[in-house]
Formats: sequence, structure tokens, C-alpha cells
Amino acid sequence: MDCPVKSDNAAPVESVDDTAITTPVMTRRAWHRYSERAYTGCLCAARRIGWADDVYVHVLPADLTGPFRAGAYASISVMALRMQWPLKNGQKMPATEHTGLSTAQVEHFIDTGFVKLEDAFSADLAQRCRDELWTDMGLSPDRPDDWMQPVIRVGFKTSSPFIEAANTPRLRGAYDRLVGAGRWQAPRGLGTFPIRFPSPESPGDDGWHVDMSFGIEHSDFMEWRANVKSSGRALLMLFLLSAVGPDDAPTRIRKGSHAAIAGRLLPHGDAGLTLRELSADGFASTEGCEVVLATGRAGTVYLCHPFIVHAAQQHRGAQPRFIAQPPLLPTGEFDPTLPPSPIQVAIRKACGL
Ligand SMILES: O=C(O)CCC(=O)C(=O)O
Repeated sequence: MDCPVKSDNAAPVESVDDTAITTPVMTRRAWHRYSERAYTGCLCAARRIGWADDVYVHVLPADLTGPFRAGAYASISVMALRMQWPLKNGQKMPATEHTGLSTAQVEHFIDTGFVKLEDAFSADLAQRCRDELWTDMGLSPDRPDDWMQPVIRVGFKTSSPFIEAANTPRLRGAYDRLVGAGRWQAPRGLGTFPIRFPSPESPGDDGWHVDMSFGIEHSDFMEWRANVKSSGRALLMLFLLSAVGPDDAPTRIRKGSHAAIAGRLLPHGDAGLTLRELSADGFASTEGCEVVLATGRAGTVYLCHPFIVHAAQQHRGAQPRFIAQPPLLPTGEFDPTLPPSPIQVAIRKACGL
């Protein structure tokens, strides 16, 4: 599944600009040598921690490599979002304003599998989110000597800056436009956060993958599933909480790869495929896709089709990179009586339907 990308086919994306309640108890996972099976146990423990309303930091075992490592992280992301905690008394979601997206942006999303929204949330909110994440990690922007690991993962956060960042009027308008009004669940925070530090070491979690959507009750994340209707997931979202340049470990996105995945899932109906099945050929059908780097200012959000093939990469820059990579959850199953959303249009187009 690992597929290093040459820098000559990777370009920063051109902008298509158009105009969470946390109890900060941190659990740091020590560097033990777990087997893949033992790690499944860790996932279950993390799930329990999540239900206990903690913030948790994931440090995966050193010998969990390649697709397993990427898959584990993808699984944790989905799991954390499934555990969206109810809002505490008195906290209200911001009201929806239908600012939407331009037609050009929607067409870009359908064709490429993503759209870049600049200034989707404010730089001030990004700063407040980073401040909390530094505290959760027990690290400081002023003590770079303590940045020992290439990546630290923080779980789901529900304090107010995270809720606000996920629910700005601009984003809610975009959710309406891409998923359909009334067809998405308002995010109750943000997570998970793969925080990447400048490091000569490979992070070990940079394999190409698709984030899975359902069947997550299975204890083996490689058995988690996605289907052609994208049951259980409306979008993959990349929230840039710090400025991300080409050297700062921007997420790599295989432009147009959602179409190949839709075609792969089509023959498998509602059951879809597991991550094990989908990744068996290393996502070979998307190897020829142009690679786009998810760069941008803090406050930028990439709204991605749920089938987009993407990967992390090593941090070659100077300042830590903070992103959140939550799904947007749908309110229900695909309903053929409703007008098709751009997500569904993209799937139909890819499948020639
Ligand atoms: O850190 C990144 O750039 C992406 C991470 C990712 O795709 C994942 O953990 O599923």
C-alpha cells in the first residue's frame, strides 16, 4: 500500500476560492511492541477511553507498519467520530447560513474528488485549537528539543473552538451544497488530529488508503467496510489548523481517485468491500492519478469525496503541522427518491450510471 510519490508529479493545489466539550485528561500510549492482534485490543481500550469522555493521544507501536499502520489510524479516526459526544447543557450549534459553493467549485469536487475552501474558519480559531492540542500533547511550540516523534495523534475534541471551526456558516453552506440540506449531521467537534513534526525519520503511517465508513464494530479494522452508496460517511474533511506548505507534510491526494474506487465498489453492492480487500492491490488503479498536496493557510479546509485515495508523508519543514481529518456523517442511508447530491453525482458518473 505504501507508494512514495515523486515530487515532480506533486503540486500544491490551486485554490478554487469563492468567496468540542473536552475533559482534558490525556492518556499517552507507551511504545510497546504489540502485534497487530494486540493492537486491536488497544483500539478497544481507546474506544472505552473515548466513551469515558477523555482526550487521548495515540502513539502506535513501532512494529505496526505500512498499510496496517495507516489503516489503524484511519480506523481510529472513524471510531472517534462515531463517538461524537452529546453537547453539554447550554451549548448550541451555530445556526446554518446557506452560503454554499459556486457551480465551479461543485464541478471541481465532482471531477477531482475534492474542493479547497480557504478561510473556512478563522486564524484565531486555528490558534485556539493549536493551543489546546499543544497542552494535550504535553509539548510546547517553544521547546522544539522535545519534539521527539514524527507524528502524534490526538483523538476527538469537543471544546468550543473545535465546534466553532467545524460549523462556520461557510462550511455549513458547503456541507449543504455537497451532501444536501438535512442530510448531514452537524459536527460536534473535530478529530482526529495527526500532528506531524519535522523529522528525518519516516512516520511509518504514510500508506495510500481510503477512510472506511461502516462495519466498525468489527475488532479488526482491516475488516471495516465501504460501499458504493458510501453508507455511513458523507465526506472526508481535512482541516488545516496550521499553515501547511509543500515541505510541511501536506496530505497527498490522488486527484480523481474517487472515481476508480467507486467503480471498484459498484459490483459489491450494499456489502461493499473491506479495507483488506480494497487495499489488496495497493490501490494500483489509482497509481496514475496526479498527486495534489493539501497545502494552505491555517483556516483552509479540503472537503473530499469519501472515496478519495490519500496518504500522509514525512515532514521536511520547520514547524509542526496540525490538521484534523474528520468525516462528515450522514443523517441516513442513500435515498434514491431525493435529488442526487454532488457526492452521488460523482459516483454515478464514475460508474457510468
Ligand atoms: O496526516 C495526514 O496527512 C493524513 C493522515 C491520514 O490520512 C490518516 O490518518 O488516515
